Amino acid sequence: MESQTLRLVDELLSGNQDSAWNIVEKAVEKGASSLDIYEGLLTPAMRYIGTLWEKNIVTVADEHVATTTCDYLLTRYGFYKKVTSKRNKKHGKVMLFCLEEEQHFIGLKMVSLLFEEHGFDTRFLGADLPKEAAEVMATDWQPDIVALSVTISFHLDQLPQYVNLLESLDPKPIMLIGGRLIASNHVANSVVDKAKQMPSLNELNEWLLRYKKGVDIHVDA
Ligand code: B12
Repeated sequence: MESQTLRLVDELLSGNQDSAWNIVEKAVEKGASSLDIYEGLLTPAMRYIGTLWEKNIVTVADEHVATTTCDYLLTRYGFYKKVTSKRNKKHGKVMLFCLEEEQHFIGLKMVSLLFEEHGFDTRFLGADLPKEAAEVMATDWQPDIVALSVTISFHLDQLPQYVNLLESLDPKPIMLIGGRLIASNHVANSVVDKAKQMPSLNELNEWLLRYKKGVDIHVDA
């Protein structure tokens, strides 16, 4: 593990927002892209904290402090990108949420920020969104794309219900599914196959570049 990641792990666990931000800022100054920050710095740091928790080296409370600090970094980074780059929200609307009872939203927040950077209008609904609430928002706001995130295996059972619900909307949004489970293995299921499974932000980024050119507008493209 890189030394800057280990330093970040310490700052996240101590809840030192400004020192943690300094590490991100230094990486940006050295030329790190958003993908580098998300996939190369913050994600490995959070995953490493998971390993420390598994080994009983850190507590659940420590994990919560690390999460709120990481959340802060993402908000601050998103703000930094907003003020330092010109964007117009011309590429469409994206609604993002985690399935009911799913608390792990940090990865999806990165997804939301990446969409914003690509010029999309986003609604990030965060963790634990019941199907009925998703339906109300999607019917009312009519997103072009809906991005879902799933981390915990026993939340996967409800995924087909969300996919079917979104599939029945008119107009039907493009559905993207990601998260730890998708990153580690493709979920085989004919219903879920109506959506595009995306194992990483790099893959999402590639897809977005094609989507914006008007090529990859179909899920199976
Ligand atoms: C922080 C954390 C928590 C926090 C969650 C905070 C939050 N609000 O997000 C808290 C403390 C609440 C928590 C609770 C639990 N957790 Co937890 N948690 C973690 C930890 C340490 C880090 C998660 C994280 O932020 N990772 C970093 C993010 C950026 O990675 P990511 O989510 O994979 O996202 C990346 C990609 O997947 C992608 N992505 C994500 N979503 C999407 C969506 C789209 C569309 C796309 C394109 C891409 C994409 O983008 C990211 C880019 O890198 C992990 C360890 C780990 N290995 O991840 C355990 C971990 C995920 N948790 C675990 C467990 C077991 C739990 C609990 C069940 C523990 C318990 N007994 O209470 C509960 C369940 C809560 C619930 N109901 O959801 C296990 C899961 C194991 C399993 N087989 O299911 C892990 C792996 C820990 C472990 N080593 O055992 N957890």
